[in-house]
Amino acid sequence: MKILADVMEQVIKRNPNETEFHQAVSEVLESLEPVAEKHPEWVKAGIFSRIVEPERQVVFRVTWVDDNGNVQVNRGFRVQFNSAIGPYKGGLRLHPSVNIGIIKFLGFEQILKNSLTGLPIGGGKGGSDFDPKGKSDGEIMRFCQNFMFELSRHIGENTDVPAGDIGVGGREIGYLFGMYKKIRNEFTGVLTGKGLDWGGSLARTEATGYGLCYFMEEALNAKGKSFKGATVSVSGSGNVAIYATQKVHQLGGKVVAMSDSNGYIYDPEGIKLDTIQRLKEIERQRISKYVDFHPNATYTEGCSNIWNVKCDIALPSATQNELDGEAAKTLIANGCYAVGEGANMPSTPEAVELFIENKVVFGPAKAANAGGVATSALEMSQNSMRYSWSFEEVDAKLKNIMANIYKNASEAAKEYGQEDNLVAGANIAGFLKVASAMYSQGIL
Ligand code: NDP
Ligand code: 2IT
Repeated sequence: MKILADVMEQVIKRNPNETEFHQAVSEVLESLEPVAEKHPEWVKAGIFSRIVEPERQVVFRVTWVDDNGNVQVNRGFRVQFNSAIGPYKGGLRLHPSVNIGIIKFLGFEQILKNSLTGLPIGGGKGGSDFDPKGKSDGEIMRFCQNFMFELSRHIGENTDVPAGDIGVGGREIGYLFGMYKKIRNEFTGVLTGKGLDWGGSLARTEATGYGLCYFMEEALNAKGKSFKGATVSVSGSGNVAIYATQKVHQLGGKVVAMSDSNGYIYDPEGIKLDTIQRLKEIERQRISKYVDFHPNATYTEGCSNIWNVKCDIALPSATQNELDGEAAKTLIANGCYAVGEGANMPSTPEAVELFIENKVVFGPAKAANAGGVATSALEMSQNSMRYSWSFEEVDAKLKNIMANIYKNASEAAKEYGQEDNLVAGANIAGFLKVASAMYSQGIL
């Protein structure tokens, strides 16, 4: 980095110990060096220094009472990162690992991802270090209600529209929405991922996983390949992983491995998704239970071991930095020719470098998993119109959006002398629109 080295230095100085945030910014700034060279007016207007600083960060206490009558205290976050092209938009994560650095990395990625969708949404992210595992429905409800009690002051359908992420699905969105409606006495599209009877969009549940496969199918087709007949590993077994698996099967591929944070299952005959859906979506069980119903399958402790399974295509869809340099080497040595990131920043920088060097078709998260937030934006449109589109209509729009993201990212890569590098292409294509909007709106 030359022109943007100062910006990176400032980020590290101003946000000490926020390693995931540094990692996300560093990758983006590296890609943007040629953009800075071409646009000295953006450098002069401080666009690069401004885009790495959140417009607003809210950190708050969340107090709730557990089933034993004990008072519990958690920390809540909402980072409103950039509103140049639309209201802040991004998920809420409930996981014990959540801290401000993780929320900032996710919020920063979200700016460029949301821009890539072509829809009018800015970037934001939030969550809490609350651990939903093992909690009763009542505990989840009381946490969500107390979380929303504070969050409701900061969000709104034209200001900031949260959604799900790790640990936040339909159940949590319901409790959050109910409390927002009660506090504000208004029924608006303030959250996405809502239930279908109260403003949710058809296909939002499936959108991230389906979108990931639509994006990868475009990227594979450009290299004369496809999911048809391919053996696929999908890490995670949550919202993204489940619907990615469903779409891989529809496209003629075979998912042979899935995981949760404890370990992975391998089913050489192809994962039976209805078993996974029952265990994960309904019973909230561990994935190890799968082998009780499918004795030909095996379970191995340790989630990162999933990358030792031989596959043609890998879709990491659990969490950040779940696939490191060693795992990348193993995948490549086993003949893996494509990797699509369903999770946010699942590959470490070493892994990304190896994939690009070895000409693996690599779909970076902010492009490949943008189908979820794109469909959230479609939910916002439907809420504004007070109208709903059919599943087929939303799915067709999603497919079209993912094809456009692929096209824009690959064209930007080519234009900036980095043909086939979708990391650079996605960063550049996403940034150009936000930078131009920030420039037009003056020094703020
Ligand atoms: P879910 O909570 O539905 O599922 C998360 C899955 O990942 C679970 O299988 C979970 O296992 C596993 N996991 C979570 N944390 C870890 C960890 N630290 N180590 C290993 N495994 C872990 O979340 P989603 O499917 O919604 O999200 C998955 C990823 O996709 C995240 O990176 C998220 O940011 C990203 N994403 C989500 C979108 C969405 O629309 N939901 C949109 C775009 C990106 P366990 O149950 O054992 O914790
Ligand atoms: O990372 C993401 O893009 C999401 N968790 C979805 C965000 C959204 O607003 O739908």
